[in-house]
Amino acid sequence: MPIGIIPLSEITVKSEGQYVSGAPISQVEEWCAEQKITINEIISKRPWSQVWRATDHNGRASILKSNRSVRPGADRLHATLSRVLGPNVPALLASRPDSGLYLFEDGGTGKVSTEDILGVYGKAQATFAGQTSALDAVPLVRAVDVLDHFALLIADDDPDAVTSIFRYFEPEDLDNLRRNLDAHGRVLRDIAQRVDAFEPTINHCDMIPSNALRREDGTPCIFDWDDAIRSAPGWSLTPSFTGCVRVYAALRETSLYRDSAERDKDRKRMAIYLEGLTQNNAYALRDLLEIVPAAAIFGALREATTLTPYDLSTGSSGEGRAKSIAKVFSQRIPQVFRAALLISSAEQRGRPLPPRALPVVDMADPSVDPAEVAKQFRAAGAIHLKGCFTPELVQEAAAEFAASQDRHQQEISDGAALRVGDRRHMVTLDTDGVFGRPEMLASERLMAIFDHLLGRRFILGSATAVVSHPGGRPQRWHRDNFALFEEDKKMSFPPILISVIVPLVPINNIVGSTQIAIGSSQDRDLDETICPLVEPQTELGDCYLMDSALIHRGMPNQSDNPRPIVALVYQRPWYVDVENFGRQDRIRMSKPIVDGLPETRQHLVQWALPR
Ligand SMILES: O=C(O)CCC(=O)C(=O)O
Repeated sequence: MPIGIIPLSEITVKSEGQYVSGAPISQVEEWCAEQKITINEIISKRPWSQVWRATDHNGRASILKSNRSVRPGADRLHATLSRVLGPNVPALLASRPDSGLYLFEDGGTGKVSTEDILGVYGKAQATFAGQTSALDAVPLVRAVDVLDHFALLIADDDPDAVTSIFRYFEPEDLDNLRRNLDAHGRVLRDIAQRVDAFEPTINHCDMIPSNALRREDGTPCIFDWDDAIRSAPGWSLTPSFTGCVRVYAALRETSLYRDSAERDKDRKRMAIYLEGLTQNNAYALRDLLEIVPAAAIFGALREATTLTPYDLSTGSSGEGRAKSIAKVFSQRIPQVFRAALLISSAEQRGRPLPPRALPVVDMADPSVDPAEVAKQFRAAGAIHLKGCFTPELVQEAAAEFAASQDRHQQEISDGAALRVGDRRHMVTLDTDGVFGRPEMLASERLMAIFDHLLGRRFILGSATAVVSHPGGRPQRWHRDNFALFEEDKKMSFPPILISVIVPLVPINNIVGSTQIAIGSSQDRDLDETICPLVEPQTELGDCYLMDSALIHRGMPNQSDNPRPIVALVYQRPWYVDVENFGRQDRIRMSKPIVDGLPETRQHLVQWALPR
């Protein structure tokens, strides 16, 4: 059948260099004859490519694609994709890469949801992260060059551009872009530099729903990787989130959504994407929070800059096509300024990103400054304090606790110990032994830190232990006191309760640590799907502090022995925990214990004396 005409010329994309022209149509026909490929029907004919349904020499259903421009390394790119991503990309059956001709297997017919595409795509990007030699086949595109190219285009000053989509913009929309670039170009450039400095991976750059199908066995298959580039992850997200502002909002600031259904849908998509990207620790969540919305900005700009080599007005639908692309872009492109400003002002607006790791402080170091420890705790909502207690004290405490096991068991059977998870209970501590000593309840080094965090005259609100028994499942994610100031979306209040967790056995992943979503106490949007997760591993004498607004959960105990952790909760004196102490005492206290504390700290527990 006749297969139409593809016009040819030298092709340059300012931000990406020289491309080679694809095959003239006579070569397409010649190649099909040579390869015994039968063309059945045309699927699409666009200025940048033509695609046909075809049959290969074995009678296999296949897709023939002829690209108008051939980027250097395109042949190696397709081979690498098949090798690394297997069934998630269509197999290349035959190609003439120097002419931009490709015959792919027909990768399926079923529809794939955006969630499924993002899941597979995130995993694909994780697989490519750090794979220097595999990525070599993918063109490196710098965000700063895309920005420069965008600046030339809106000034209508790119001599290599066959068409600029901006020529189809309404004059006032174009004028707005120019004014915004003048005002905020510096901010965009800073963000571009951050994107360019980040560990790169492959970015598809044309992730529209019609570019994925489901194979018969259910596997999603993503095709049309001709536009793929090497850079920080995030460039391809704008179609799935209708623009880069929603990429930012879904990750960092859900209060920007007006529609809660839209918010929930985006959050779900983003969580799936991030889960893929963080597999095998390819990327840290904390870094993605910063880089994905930044890269999405340049993905949005590049949608426009890569159109420059093509004559958008060709063919019968030419002018109309160009106008409808311009209409979509005139919605999406102004978003880059809003997203850039949101990113750059987030810190000033009190929305700091969580730290990358759990802060750790060696309390044996006499130069430790309690004010500095308090600052680190505020940023992360948690901190690991090494050597806060002497190992001897904790050993003694562990022995005393083990000796009370029968009584604790009785309390559990009587329902006088709160069940806090599967085979996990909270028991109230007896303070007439080691648990009532000043060095346990009012360790001056700890109290000096709380002086900076909990205001004057904070108290010890409860003294309990959580025991997780062998074989118990992970706890559900939770904040200990979630209901505080529910209307304050940003949770901008200072700490109200802080738990000091003193493990009575060394903590590792066999006995089960407490998994902590770092920074989740700072912001309601920063939950366990987004924050870096850590599980402190501790020696006897260490403790970790957790803000009650922090999202956390106890991990399974895979050992043969119970894992007790002491939980001493220091809090502001006016707060009463009405959720957790319906069945048991918060603290067991007697006068001699109060008298045994330094005078300046007696108020910690005075409130708890029986009246
Ligand atoms: O068992 C743990 O590691 C944590 C327990 C806990 O978070 C709780 O009971 O609130």
